Amino acid sequence: MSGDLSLRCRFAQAVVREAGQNAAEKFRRRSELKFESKGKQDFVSEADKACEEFVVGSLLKAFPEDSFLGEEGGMQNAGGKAIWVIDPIDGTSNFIAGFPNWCVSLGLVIEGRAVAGVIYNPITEELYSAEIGCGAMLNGRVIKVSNTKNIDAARIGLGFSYRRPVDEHVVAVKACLDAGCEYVRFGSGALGMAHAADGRLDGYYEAHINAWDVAAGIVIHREAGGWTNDFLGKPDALETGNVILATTADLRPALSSLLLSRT
Ligand code: LIP
Repeated sequence: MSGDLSLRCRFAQAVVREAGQNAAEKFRRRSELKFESKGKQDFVSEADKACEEFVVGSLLKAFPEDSFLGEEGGMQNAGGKAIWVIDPIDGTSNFIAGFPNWCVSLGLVIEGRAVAGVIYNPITEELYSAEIGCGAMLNGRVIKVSNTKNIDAARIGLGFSYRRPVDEHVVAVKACLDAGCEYVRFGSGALGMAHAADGRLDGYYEAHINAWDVAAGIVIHREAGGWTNDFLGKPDALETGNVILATTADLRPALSSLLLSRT
């Protein structure tokens, strides 16, 4: 599928860019937006649903043999060799509250491997893209993970959701701080993965995260020279999620022992 893969990547970038710009329009008029709760600190707005419908509809027209797994719509057109994995608005809580830390995230998984990804924040106008074997880009410029060597100089993204126990998150935060590792939590796993890929963060960890949050970020981070755990190696990871740790080769031993040994 290599030629088709590059075609899919180029098409995906155009679709995600347009979807992001449509979502940004709704972001600017968010006071009129309807949204509902899916659980503790977990929301969905009409912007999420409209964005996912646009992305799936556009891709299905171009690639009718492909399947689609979206955060809001679930699996559609099942049985395809290529599965597009979509978080229409990652960072929905930020979107609703008016913070700029949100994005459209679109990954492509073929035979259990993340092979392409696009992450777009239309507010900062940052479009991340990667195709397996072709490197990772931010607005067309090659990106690389950070070269931080020591854990007590590192700063990572730490995500949390109530799908996991609060105590587990508190223990993870304390372990990082005890090791001198600073952390940020800005409520978008996909942006956390993107910033680990462009070197603004030295890694990203979340004890449980969904495939639509990280499918794009995994290939972008790896193509930027980073290491990620085998998120999709868990047989049902696409359906039920998994733990994610994305970092550099230098920090992998320390962060794996601090964080992965707990899950
Ligand atoms: C978000 C994830 C983030 C997690 C948030 C939330 P959403 O996804 O990207 O990693 O910490 O709780 O789940 O719901 O904004 O698409």
